[in-house]
Amino acid sequence: MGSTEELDYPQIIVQYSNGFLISKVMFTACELGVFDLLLESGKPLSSDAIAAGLGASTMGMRRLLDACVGLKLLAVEMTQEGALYRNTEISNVYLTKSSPKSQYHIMMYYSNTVYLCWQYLADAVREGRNQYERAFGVSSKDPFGAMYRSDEEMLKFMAGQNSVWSICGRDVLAAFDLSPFRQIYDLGGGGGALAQECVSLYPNSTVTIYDLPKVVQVAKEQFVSPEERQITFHEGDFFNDSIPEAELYILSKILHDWDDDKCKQLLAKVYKACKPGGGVLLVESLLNEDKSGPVETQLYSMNMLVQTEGKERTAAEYSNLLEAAGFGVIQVKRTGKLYDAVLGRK
Ligand code: ASE
Repeated sequence: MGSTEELDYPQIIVQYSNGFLISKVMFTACELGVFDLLLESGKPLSSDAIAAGLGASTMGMRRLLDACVGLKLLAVEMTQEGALYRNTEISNVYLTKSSPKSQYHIMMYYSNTVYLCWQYLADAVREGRNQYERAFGVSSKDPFGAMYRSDEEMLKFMAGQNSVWSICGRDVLAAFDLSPFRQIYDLGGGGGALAQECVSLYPNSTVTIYDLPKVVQVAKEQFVSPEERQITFHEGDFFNDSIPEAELYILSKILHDWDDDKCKQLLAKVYKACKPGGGVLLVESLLNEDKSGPVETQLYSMNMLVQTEGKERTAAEYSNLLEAAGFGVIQVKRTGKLYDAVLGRK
């Protein structure tokens, strides 16, 4: 602070005002397949060639590409034939559909679903509840009924969640030595990317993905092949149906969907089912104890407000929930990535 220029129009206000424009430029370039085309082409392309290749207007595409250059998602070089565009290294790795670390699906979920809910953020803050009724005209009583309101929405959500584990799955599973646990249940394991990371990191483990029948069906059809022998499925609703006995239960981004009462109810059920000496691994994005950050987690917590019945919590809040259910020796590991790990033992 200090210079009059900054006080007139501080950079922080400019940046934050433009934040959603930046998101939409990146999401749109992903959605239209700009990064995929440039990867496949293997050489820099003109904006006319990209527009033609993607069936877009030359004028609109030129502007989108230039904005991507400004955002450092593309590089441009001037030649005699005009401007030629190519991917940056980061775009190749994270923004193309085919990359093992692709974030394409979570971006499509943000751009086409999360974005629409955030239109009603003020209503969510006023009312203290999710905004499915306003955004999509579906009842907000059952958040996963609303999130899975169509097979297409469910698939987009599962693919989106899977892409997160390609980046931080390993870190959250390596935060503790889980090799003593052979028989693992991933409650709400969805598309199975975390289960796949788990059996790859712990070759002696078997992971059962416990999820709603329609989720399991899609996971089997689209994400986990029957050849992956260490991964099995269990169809059920973990609030209403029984939870089988196991040595370790993974609850990855589950508790953040629910209020404290529901979390306690679920953890009590998990504690009952858990073998003595077994445990529960919570995978969540942890808030600082004074809730002063990290800002990504604070923003996720706003998203839980517009999309679910839950919130992001501090390590102490998760420890309290675990202790209330009976778990002891609670250990917390911050990974430095988006998601952290909390282990409780029975
Ligand atoms: C949930 C996770 C997510 C429920 C709804 C969600 C995500 C987006 N919408 O369990 C992924 C995490 N990202 C954010 C913004 O929270």
